[in-house]
Order: sequence, then structure tokens, then C-alpha cells
Amino acid sequence: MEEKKEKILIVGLNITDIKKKSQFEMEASMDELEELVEAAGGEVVARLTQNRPSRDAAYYIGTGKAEEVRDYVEKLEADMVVFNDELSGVQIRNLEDAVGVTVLDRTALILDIFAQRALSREGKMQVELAQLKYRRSRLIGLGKQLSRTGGGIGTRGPGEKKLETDRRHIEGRINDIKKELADVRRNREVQRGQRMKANVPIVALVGYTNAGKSSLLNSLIKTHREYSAEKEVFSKDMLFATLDVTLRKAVLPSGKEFLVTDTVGFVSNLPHDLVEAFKATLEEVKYADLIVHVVDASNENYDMQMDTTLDILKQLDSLDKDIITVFNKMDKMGFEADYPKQEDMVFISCKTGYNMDLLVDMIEKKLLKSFTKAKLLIPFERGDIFNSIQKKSQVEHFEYVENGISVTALLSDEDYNRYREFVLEQ
Ligand SMILES: Nc1nc2c(ncn2[C@@H]2O[C@H](COP(=O)(O)OP(=O)(O)OP(=O)(O)O)[C@@H](O)[C@H]2O)c(=O)[nH]1
Ligand SMILES: [Mg+2]
Repeated sequence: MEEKKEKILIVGLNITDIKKKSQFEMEASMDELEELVEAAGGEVVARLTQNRPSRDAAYYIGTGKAEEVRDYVEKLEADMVVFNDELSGVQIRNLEDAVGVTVLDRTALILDIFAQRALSREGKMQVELAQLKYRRSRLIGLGKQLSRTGGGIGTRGPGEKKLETDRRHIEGRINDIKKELADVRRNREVQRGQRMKANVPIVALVGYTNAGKSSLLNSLIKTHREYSAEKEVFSKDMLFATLDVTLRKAVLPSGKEFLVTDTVGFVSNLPHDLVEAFKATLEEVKYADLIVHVVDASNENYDMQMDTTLDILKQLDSLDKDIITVFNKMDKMGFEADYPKQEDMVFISCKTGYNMDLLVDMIEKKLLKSFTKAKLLIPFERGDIFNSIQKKSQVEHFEYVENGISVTALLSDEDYNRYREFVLEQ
């Protein structure tokens, strides 16, 4: 792009009374905000941070700090200030008055990146829905943002035309999109039904943005007979390179086919509305037979990134699925790992192919594991077990009997052993 990059000042608050961050965590979080700004097409000209016991209700940061921000904005001729948190409508308006330029929060910034990247109709609608909900809750506040025309960070997205209208208009548009999305979803369900009938297992790649999910997908599909370079997905050293979910065919050493899905990357403080909006897309994860959690082992913050991913999997109700954890980019670490070695973990490099065969073997073992048909009697107070079996296994029959729930299901060896005490007959 020829366009001049917008100059952006980023501001972070360390709220010391509630969840004080260490200096390292604070800097890492600001580094990530800087990468997000770059992903949106902007350039960070300065960063400011403040320690405060709590947020200021009107200005988020202290008013003295807000003046300091304005001085920097003038001196550096910044176009915009981006805050590393979610702001209320009132805070945005007050801050814009105080600093004299547009103010965005972390959520609006992420929404803007998503708006730029979404390609499919569904992806675009999901982003618009999240944007509309964001704006609806801030209608009183948004000043400069809403009146800004002519593009730039924070103004992009399919919703742009409608965003200047009032709440009623927004409500109407939200309902329209919900209806359209419901249509798309029905379609998706039909497709999913067909895939399940065909009995092709699905492996979902999940992980923090930039961990190497798309690179891994591209490595996994290479041995399939229908592979061609066009089947490869976009992979790049930038946050949120992938937004739309894709499914590609791959093959196991035994010759059995499976499907791999590449999903949107996660990031800490992913806006709640966005997770909600993308839940349908991420349902592929819910229906997957196996989850491969890709971790960038070379990232200093890999443990925080893992926690974030696990947290989002939890929101998707998918934590009790089979998960293989893959530590990628081991070439950057000299192939030496000091992480705890556990079952279901593997250290790889998509770049060099290191341990890729090991990973494929692990996937094969998980997907081809044998099932045993068993009849169980689960006591009423262990409803959690019944739920888990319903989610993970094929339940042929269940009924409520006097002393519990009688269930006939196909159990994996693992589950069979886990629930052995409840098994009545095989
Ligand atoms: N050194 C090294 N770089 C890697 C490796 N795997 C991936 N990368 C690089 O890491 C960057 C991100 O890779 P992607 O595959 O796009 O990551 P992703 O997880 O799909 O990211 P999003 O789609 O943005 O969430 C790219 O520049 C890759 O070339 C690896 O094993 N070693
Ligand atoms: Mg990707």
C-alpha cells in the first residue's frame, strides 16, 4: 500500500490494586499491542504506561497523564491514541476531548484488523455483528470515530456505511445479520452431517496467533495425492493472518484420509463479542475428533499464550477433547527443549520438518484408536460423566433407571478404562 501509515501513540495502564502486572508482563502486553497496531497498518510512534490503583471512571488514566498524552500527540503529530484495554463510551469521548485526536481501545483495534482480513461472507458478517454490538454499547461516547469518514484504522469494516445511524438502525441491522448467519449455519450443519456420514475424522489446529498453525496445515497436506500448491493456506509473520476457517485433506501413514482445519488465531483479551460472533466458525473445533494445540516455543510468553488458548477452548466447551500439544519453531531454539515432557506433547519445526513424522504418528494413534461397545450404569450424582460421554462418544442408547442413567456407548480405550467402575457389560 502506498498510503501513509497512521502515526499512533499507545497507552497502557497497570492496575495495581486488582491484577498488578510485573514490569515484564506489562512490556510484553505493550509489545503485543504494538504488533496489533502494525497488523492494522499503523505505526507506533511512542508508548506510555501508568501505574494506578484503579481505572479512572471518566478518563481511564489520570487527568495529569491525559495531559502528558496530549503533549506527546502534539509533539509527534500522532493521528490517534490506542489504549491497551477496553474503554467505555464516556471514557472515549472524554479522552478524545483531552488529547485532541481519535481514541481507540484494544477491542476496536482488533475488530478493525478482523474487518480488514475477513474474506468469506460469513467471516464478514461475524465481524460486522461484533462491531455493531461494540458500537451499540458505546453510542453515547463515540465522537470522532463515528464522524470520521475516508477510512483509516478503526473505520473499516462492512458495517461502515451504517455505523453513523442511530441505535434503532443498529438493532435492525443486528437482527438482519443474525438471520443471515443462521442460514449460513444451517448450510454448514448439512455439510458437517455429510462429513460425519462419510466418517472422515477431523483434526482442528488451534493456538495463539502467529504460532504456526497455517504452516503446520501446509506441512500436513503435502503427502495427500490431491495436494497441489493452490491448496496451501496463507501463512505470514503477522498477527491474525488467518481469519476464515479452511478444511483440507491430509493422509495418515496407513493411507487413511483425514481433514485438517485451520482456525483463527487467539490473542489475550480477545473481545468477548468477537469470540461470541466467531463461535459458529469455531464450532469446527467442537466437532473435531482431535485438537492439535500449536504453541510457538520460541516466544518468551509461550506459557501465557497457552493459557489464553486453553481458556478460549474452555469457552468453546472443548477442553475435554483429545488434545495434542505441539511446540513449534524448535529450530529457533536449537532444537533443545526444557519443557516438561509429557505424553501428548511433541516438539517440532514446520520450517525444517523436524519431528513431523512423530507428530503424524501421534495423530494416527489418536484417530485410529479402537472403540469398545459398553453398557454402563452412571449414578445420578455423576451427571458430569454422562455429559462427557455424550459429548465425546457415540451414544447408542440411554435411559433413566432407578439407580442412575443406563448408557450404551462406543468408548475409546482410554475412556473405557477411565469409567471401568461403571461398566456393566461389554
Ligand atoms: N523459524 C520458524 N518459523 C516458523 C515455523 N513455523 C512457522 N513459522 C513462521 O511463523 C510465522 C507465522 O506462521 P503462520 O503459520 O502464519 O502462523 P498462524 O498460527 O497460522 O498465525 P495466524 O493465522 O496469524 O493466527 C510465519 O512467518 C512462519 O513462516 C518454524 O517451525 N520455525
Ligand atoms: Mg494462520
